[in-house]
Amino acid sequence: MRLFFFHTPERVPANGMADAAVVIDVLRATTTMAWALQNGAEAIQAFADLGALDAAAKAWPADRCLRAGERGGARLDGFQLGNSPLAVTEELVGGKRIFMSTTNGTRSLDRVRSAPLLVTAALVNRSAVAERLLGAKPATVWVVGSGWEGDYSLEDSLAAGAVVAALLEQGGRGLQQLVGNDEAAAAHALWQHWQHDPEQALRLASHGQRLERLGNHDPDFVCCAAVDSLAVVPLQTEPGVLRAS
Ligand code: 3SL
Repeated sequence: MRLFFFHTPERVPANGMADAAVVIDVLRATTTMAWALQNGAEAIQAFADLGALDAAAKAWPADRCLRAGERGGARLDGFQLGNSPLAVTEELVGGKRIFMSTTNGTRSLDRVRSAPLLVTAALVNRSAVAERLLGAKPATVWVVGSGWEGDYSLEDSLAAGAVVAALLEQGGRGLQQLVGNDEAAAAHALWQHWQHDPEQALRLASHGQRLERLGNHDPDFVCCAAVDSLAVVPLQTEPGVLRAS
């Protein structure tokens, strides 16, 4: 297995596709997706475009449909949910399909939706994702950070490094054999630096500071930094649709 990390969807090669893709948006889309599926959501249908989301949601039975999303960290008008992993409780999301659009995370998903195996990862499920990859044995893996509107984000690199570390621990192979580009090696070094206090990195990150400016997000930081707190792996089962696996 050769793992390549791209900081943002814009950095993903224009041609070709890996055997497997892993999309990361630690703050907060892929953490929220993992928690929503853990708490019994039927599926998450992700959209980069709000018009397409609206049309799909209207075609779904209203009693089994939730709209979730944000722009700039703030909940979208008319949506029942924003993008907090704390809000996707069992009572609210159980049996429901969540039609979701976020500033960056759902754009990353869209970019690699043609991958034969597509999963999402966050710190909360990085070991489970590594286990899934090792079981599937893809020759190439593209890990895609979501960044912020085309820019690098610290927290997504941290989580990419956490996935690399879990692959090394579970797979018994060396770093040099696993990493396919410098970004992947650098992400691993970042994880080694912050692995004992990932919450500190999330709060230091520019998007962490943006969330702090929007209001008290302390519970979100604690939740998003809780490494390996979940065993669920969101898996694309049809284009744009993620289910628990
Ligand atoms: O950018 C995204 O996709 C979101 O995860 C951002 S936020 O944390 O919900 O503000």
